[in-house]
Amino acid sequence: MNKFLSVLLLSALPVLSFAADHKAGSMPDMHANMPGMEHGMAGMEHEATASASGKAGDPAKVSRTIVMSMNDTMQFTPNNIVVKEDETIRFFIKNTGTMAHEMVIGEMSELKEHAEMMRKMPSMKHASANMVTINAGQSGGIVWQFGKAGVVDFACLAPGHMEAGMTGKVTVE
Ligand SMILES: [Cu+2]
Repeated sequence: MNKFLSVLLLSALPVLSFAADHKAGSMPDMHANMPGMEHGMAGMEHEATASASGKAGDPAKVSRTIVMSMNDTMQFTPNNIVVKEDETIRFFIKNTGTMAHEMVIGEMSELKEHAEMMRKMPSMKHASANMVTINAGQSGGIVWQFGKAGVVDFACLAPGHMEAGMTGKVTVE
């Protein structure tokens, strides 16, 4: 019994030290450190289709820049934004966290579907006009033209983030 136990402990040791290293060193910015995250699988990129929530904006028609921040507590600040019908907004977002975050604009049903896809294929690269992925400490932007009056949602679709509450809403009035 004793012999069995010591063998077990020995074999567990490298695993434990790896776990400790991992925690100390490479936990932050998991997106950037994961091979495949930046480039993804060829052919898996998907385009957002124009929806009721608006469309890619023309930078020449931007009427306002809204400065936002996102962080590891899974929050966007502000997370409640009011715009006018057909208004073109430039979102300028700073990621003050230690891991990559995203802002993806869309209707809640689309965002949930998309989040589900991201969970199933975490190495998938996605890029389109309605979203931006921002690494730790970096800034990025989206130029978006909203459509008719209503509510448009946005969320971070890094796996688990939306589920943890990383969402916000834009009221178009
Ligand atoms: Cu996030």
